[in-house]
Amino acid sequence: MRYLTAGESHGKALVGIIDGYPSGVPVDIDFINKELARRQKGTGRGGRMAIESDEVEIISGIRKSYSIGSPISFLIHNKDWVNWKDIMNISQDGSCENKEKILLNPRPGHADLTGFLKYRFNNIRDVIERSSARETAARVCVGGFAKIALNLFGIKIYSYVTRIGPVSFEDKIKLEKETVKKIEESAVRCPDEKISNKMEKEILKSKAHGDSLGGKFKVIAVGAPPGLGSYSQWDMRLYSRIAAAFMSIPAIKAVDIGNGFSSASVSGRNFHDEIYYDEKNGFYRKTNRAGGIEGGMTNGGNIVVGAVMKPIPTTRKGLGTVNIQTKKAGVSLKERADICAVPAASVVGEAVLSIEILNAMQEKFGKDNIDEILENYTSYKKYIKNIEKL
Ligand code: EPS
Repeated sequence: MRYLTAGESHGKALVGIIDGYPSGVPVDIDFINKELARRQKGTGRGGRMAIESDEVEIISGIRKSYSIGSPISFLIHNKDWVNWKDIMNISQDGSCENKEKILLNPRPGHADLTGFLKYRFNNIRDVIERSSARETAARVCVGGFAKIALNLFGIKIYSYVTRIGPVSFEDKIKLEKETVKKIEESAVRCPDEKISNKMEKEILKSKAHGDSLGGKFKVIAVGAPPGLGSYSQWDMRLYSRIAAAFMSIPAIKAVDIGNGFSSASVSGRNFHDEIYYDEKNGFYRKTNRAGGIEGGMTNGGNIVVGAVMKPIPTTRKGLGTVNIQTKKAGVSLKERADICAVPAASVVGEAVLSIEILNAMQEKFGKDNIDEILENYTSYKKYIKNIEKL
C-alpha cells in the first residue's frame, strides 16, 4: 500500500490517494471521521480547530461500503477556505493583490526561509501553505483505512502523551479499557488525571507568555504477529520504516523503539528481554525493552514507539529573524497557530504506525484481497503454534 497527499492548508481541500489497499474490506466512514475528530482535539490547539470539523468525502475505490482494490481517493474540505478564497485564488484575477500581506520575516524552526530560497518565491505564504501540519489530517484519514484493516487481524493501535514541556508522565501503563478511556477523556491524552491537569496548566502558561511547547508521546501496537519486516535488507527492517514514518510527521525531532534512548546507558545483560517458554504461552518474554522489534522484525510483543515533538515555531511574541527583502533584523511572522500540538501528533503517530504495520502485513500475507490475506495469516499463526509445541 502506498499513498500520496496534496492540498494547501487554506486551499479548497486536502486530497489523498491510497494505492494497493486490499479488496473486500468493509469500510466504516464514521470510524474514519471519528479519527479525524480525535486529531483536532487537545488543549493547546489554535483557533483553526474551532472552524474545521474534518470529514472525509470518498471519491473512488469503495463501492457499497467495501473496498474494491482500485485506488481509493478522498477529499477533506477546508471549511476555512471560504475566508481565504482571494488569497488562495488559483486563477490570476488579481482581486487580492492589494489586500494580501506579503510575508517576508521567516520563522526560525519552520520551513519558511529555506522553502522561500529553494523554490524562488517572493512570499513566504507559498511555503507555509503546504509545510503546515494541516496535511496530517489527510494522513490520519489514510491511517483510518489502515486501522480498519488491522482490526480484522485483531491488531489495535493506541497512543498517549508522556511529556508536555517540563511535565512528564513516567509510569508504566497497562492498556486496559479503563486506561484507554482515561486517555481519550484527557484534554492532553495523558492517562493520569493529576499530571494531565499539570500539563494543561503548562500549556496555558505558555499561551499567556506568547510562547509554545513541545513534548513526547508513545504509540503502541498490540497484537502484531512475529515476523513482520526482515533483517535481509536495510529498507526491509521495520525499525527503519517506522522511524522514517514518524520522522515525517511535522515537528518530530527524535524517535525511539522500546527503551531506545535509555538502552545507551544499560548493560546488555540488563537490557535484553530474556526468552521463556511454557506450554500455555509458547515462547514469551517477561519484559519488552526491545519495543516488540528485534533484528528489524516484530517479535510478537507490543510494538512501542516513542516520539519527541519540538515546540511549535509560530509564537505570539515571535523570535529574532531577518526580513528577506530588506535584510534588516526583525521579529518572525505571526500566523494563527497551535500553542502545543503534542496530543494531536500522537493521533497522527497512530496513523503512520498503522500504515507501516499494514504494509508489512501485506508484504508477508498477500496484497490483493482481505480474505486471502486473513487465510494466509491464520495458517501462519497455526504454523507458529505447531513449532512452539514441537
Ligand atoms: C493545523 C492547521 C493550521 C494550524 C496548524 C495545524 O491551521 P491555521 O494555519 O489556519 O491556523 O493550526 O498548523 C501549524 C501548527 C503549522 O505550523 O502549520 C491542523 O489542521 O492540524
